[in-house]
Amino acid sequence: MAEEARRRSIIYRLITVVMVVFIGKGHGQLVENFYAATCPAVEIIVKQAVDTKVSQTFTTVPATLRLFFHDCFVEGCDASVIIASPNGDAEKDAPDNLSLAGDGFDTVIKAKQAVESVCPGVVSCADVLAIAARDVVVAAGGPLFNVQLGRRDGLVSKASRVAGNLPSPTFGVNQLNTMFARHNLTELDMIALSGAHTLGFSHCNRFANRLYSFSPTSNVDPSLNPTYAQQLINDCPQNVDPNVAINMDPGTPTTFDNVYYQNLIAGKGLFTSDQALFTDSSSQSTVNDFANNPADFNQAFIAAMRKLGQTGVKTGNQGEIRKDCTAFN
Ligand code: HEM
Ligand SMILES: *[C@@H]1O[C@H](CO)[C@@H](O)[C@H](O)[C@H]1NC(C)=O
Ligand SMILES: CC(=O)N[C@H]1CO[C@H](CO)[C@@H](O)[C@@H]1O
Repeated sequence: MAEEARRRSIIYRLITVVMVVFIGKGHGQLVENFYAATCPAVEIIVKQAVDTKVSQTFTTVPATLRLFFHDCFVEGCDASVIIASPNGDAEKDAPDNLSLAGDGFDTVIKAKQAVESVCPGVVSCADVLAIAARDVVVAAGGPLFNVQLGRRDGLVSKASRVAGNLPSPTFGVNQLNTMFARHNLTELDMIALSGAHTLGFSHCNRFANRLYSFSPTSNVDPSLNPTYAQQLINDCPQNVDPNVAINMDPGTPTTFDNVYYQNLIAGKGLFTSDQALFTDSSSQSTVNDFANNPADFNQAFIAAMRKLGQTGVKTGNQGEIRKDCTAFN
């Protein structure tokens, strides 16, 4: 009996390896059914944990999606952003993450615990985060898509590696393109992924420059819709409490939709990096397309999320499968 089970497990593992080698070739070696033999229920378990967390607080949705982006852009999609550090010098301690909401971390930690109780030591935290990022998009009414799996967890998490790897909200299109290209993402991917700003919050200091000190001739960024600018000034007066945060999509802040692009056309992009997508002629036609054709946006967003998920991944015997997402084994 035991012998039979052992043989079957070896065969399953062989099949998985063969699938990984063949299907995964040239794609960072990720595959959709990576855990088919070793943890077939992983996606159901993660979805349950995500849905529970979302029902407790909607912040889970934007927090988890942004956490995935930050994880992938620094050190690759390897859950390095989740490592806790007693010394305050891990990736999550960098100034850029001050605003990473705790609910994103909590989602991954809880989902991983649920997975560990069924398939211990098998599924990486990086894969749990990738699945959870898809599930929160779906929970907010966005498109469903398959997630490629097989990432391993990284062994490096340093605050000093964050600077210069994440885009600044003051960037223009050329700077955004350069930074996304370094992560193998095109301008189209960049425009589609920016649509994530259809959800969630921003603190006032990330766009205050557009309201109070834009240029020698105008305090307010002239590309801002004047009514929207006044609304932002009301919500974010100078010297406002630094904890104040406002919805990035003022119209439908809890729905994953293409209203973000309609906002850009109306001069209601919150960051310079958002509004630039419409004011720059190289990206304007894509913004118009996404604003008018939600199916085009969804399709481009899915393709870009899958590519984002391949950034700098560790596979095979690189890295490790962390037991606790907040600590190296
Ligand atoms: C294109 C370059 C990008 C820039 C410059 C940028 C910048 C920012 C900034 C400054 C914030 C506000 C943080 C705060 O003050 O609380 C923010 C929030 C957010 N970003 Fe981005 N981001 C970019 C791309 C992305 C991408 C690719 C994604 C995901 C696919 C994403 C998802 C989010 C989400 C969901 C929030 C809301 C977070 C929350 O409410 O907790 N962003 N982003
Ligand atoms: C970009 O793609 C190249 C070629 O496939 C690969 O070698 C490189 O590691 C990728 N870069 C990132 C950041 O994923
Ligand atoms: C969510 C989280 O861990 N945020 C941390 C980001 O970094 C600052 C320090 O720069 C910490 O105080 C936050 O707790």
